[in-house]
Amino acid sequence: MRITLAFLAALACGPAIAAPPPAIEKPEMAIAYRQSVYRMIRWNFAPMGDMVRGKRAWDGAAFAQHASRVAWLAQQLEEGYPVGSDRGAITDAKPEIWANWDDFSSKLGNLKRESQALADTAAKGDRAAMEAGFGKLGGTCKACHDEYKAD
Ligand code: ASC
Repeated sequence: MRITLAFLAALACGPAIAAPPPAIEKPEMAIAYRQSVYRMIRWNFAPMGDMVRGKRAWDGAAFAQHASRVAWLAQQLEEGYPVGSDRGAITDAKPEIWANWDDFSSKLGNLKRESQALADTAAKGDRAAMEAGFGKLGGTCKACHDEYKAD
């Protein structure tokens, strides 16, 4: 019994077996869902970029709010990629996403980690750290788009 519990505990704490969410009846719903999340991310990402680039007055509180929204949204992306949702509606998501799921999932993990790191940093209000964190976050967007977004 002890061995079984220890084994289960080890399983629970070990690395998750990466697999895309199972297929759903209406893949177009998943496509619409993930595109909505990306639009909301972009809505919040853009003003931070404008502040970093000096195109908008620095507002640390607004930056922190945008950063925390992006962190929250980033957690909700992976569920938007069920098997079979490479088609069903117009999408820039390449089939390579599902063919290389471990890699895609780990790149999404980078987005989750860096967006949360930026939200945590922004809550402390250190502008230089926020600008650096924003750059790292942008890198995680780009890394995925380069390989997995057709545009
Ligand atoms: C944006 C946008 C992206 C990311 C990416 C960051 O504003 O639409 O896809 O930033 O370009 O590298």
